[in-house]
Amino acid sequence: MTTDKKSYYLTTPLYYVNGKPHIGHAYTTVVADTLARYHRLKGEDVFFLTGTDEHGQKVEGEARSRGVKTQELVDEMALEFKDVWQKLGITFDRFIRTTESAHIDTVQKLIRKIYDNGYIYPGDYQGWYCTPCETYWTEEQMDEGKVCPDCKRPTAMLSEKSYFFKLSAFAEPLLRLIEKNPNFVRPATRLNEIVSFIKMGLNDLSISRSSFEWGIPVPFDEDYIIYVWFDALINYISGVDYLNEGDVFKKYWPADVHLIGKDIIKFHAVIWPAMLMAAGLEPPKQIYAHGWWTTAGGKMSKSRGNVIDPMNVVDEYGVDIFRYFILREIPFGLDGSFTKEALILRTNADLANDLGNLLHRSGAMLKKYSASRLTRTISSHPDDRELIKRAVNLPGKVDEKMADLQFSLALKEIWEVIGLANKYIDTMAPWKLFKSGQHDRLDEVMYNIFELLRIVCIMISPFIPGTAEELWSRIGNSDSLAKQTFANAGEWGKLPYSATVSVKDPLFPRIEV
Ligand code: ME8
Repeated sequence: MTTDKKSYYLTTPLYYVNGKPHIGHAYTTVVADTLARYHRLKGEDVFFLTGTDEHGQKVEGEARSRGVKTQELVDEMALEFKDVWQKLGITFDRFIRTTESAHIDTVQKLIRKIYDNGYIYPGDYQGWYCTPCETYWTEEQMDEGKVCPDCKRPTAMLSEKSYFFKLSAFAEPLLRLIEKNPNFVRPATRLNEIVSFIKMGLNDLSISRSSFEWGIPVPFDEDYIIYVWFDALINYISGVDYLNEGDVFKKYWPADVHLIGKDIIKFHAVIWPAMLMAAGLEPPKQIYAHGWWTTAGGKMSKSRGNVIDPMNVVDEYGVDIFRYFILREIPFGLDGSFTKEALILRTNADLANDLGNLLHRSGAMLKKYSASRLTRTISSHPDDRELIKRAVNLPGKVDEKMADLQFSLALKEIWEVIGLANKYIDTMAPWKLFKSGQHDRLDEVMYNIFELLRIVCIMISPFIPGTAEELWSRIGNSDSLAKQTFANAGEWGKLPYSATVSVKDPLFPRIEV
């Protein structure tokens, strides 16, 4: 379980179970999976946490409108999320549900600690409440229509007795934290947004509810349940066993990164670190907020009926086409538009043409020239230097981009090397070498192409793992892809003597429009 290896702990948000997983949920989770696989490739001890946010009025209301027990709804939806993640190849280490007893105990433990430290006090709360977002808003935060600044739906005036978290006490400590660690919030635009938000002054936060029942009881006053966000955020420590504060917690906390969408940045970059500080715990190392996917009709919403179901995309095109598209299309952190047209263009250009063709044409040539068998030769030909150098340097280039989670740029680096290999074939013209009987040179050229593909294959494995497995099995490796490490991926000359390449159907057939 615990080892001496460097640990890497990453999380996704816990998704609400009042609806099916959609493309946005799939995005954060695929991104997290890619990052988890990447760090495993680097030999790190990775802990990847995801799960479901199952308390709160929204979930209770959804169960009521479906006419089912709330527990039944959350059980069914948690299974549905797990099912979709399995189809998308998500390799989480733990799937946490906020209705689990260990999580409930952890939430009560943390809240009691914050209370004992003097940062929770009773008071009266009056304010404009948005039920779908489970958030109170001040008059200043709304315009005259009194609609929720986030979801634009009407808010209602509510008044209740409540317990408050002294968020206001943490403005200075948060600013100091950010000053010490300027990468605490990424990308930089989000950091600036958070800094101005904190500088405007922080209000104390109502953290208890009494108007409904589906939640975790406040441990020191059972008439109240805990505000769903206060409950859900704590998953990040209950998922690594803060309850027992043993080896697992010591190994993985603080988290290396919380991956989230930009919609929930304040909860993660302001409230959550303040809660941890109030309990005397370390804040996470980084919050990385990605952009927003829209679709042809603009913002995706149930009411517009334009929500994209990731399973439909996967059923139609396959999981790696989906993964590649969402990881490659948009620089991580920016917004993007999900359209079938863009997905098809991207697939045909990068996957069918560049990568698929490279494998297919070189496989066909090898079949013709040497019965699909490679001869291992380490070339010192001047015409090969650039190609070999670029292939050998590829892992380092990818690593530079992945250090700041730039998935799209990392893929771009890989595809530049693929492009180089395609050009290399055009320039070297193996068919001419064959015709003129230059067999030694032909062997060298063919080996270079497949050895480059071996490195490419390892580097694409975190992004499109199924394709990498298939490619690996075709290019004649003797050991498994799972045994490859980042450290020796770029060592030139690893494809064995007399590797036999198998030529099969194209990896990615062109999608006809
Ligand atoms: O907010 N584009 O859950 P949630 C990109 N339970 N990402 C999107 C997206 C879109 N159109 N729509 C959703 C909650 N997401 C809380 C979180 S965490 C302690 C509690 C992704 O089901 C993105 O990661 O509304 C966003 O932050 C998350 O889904 C919100 O999921």
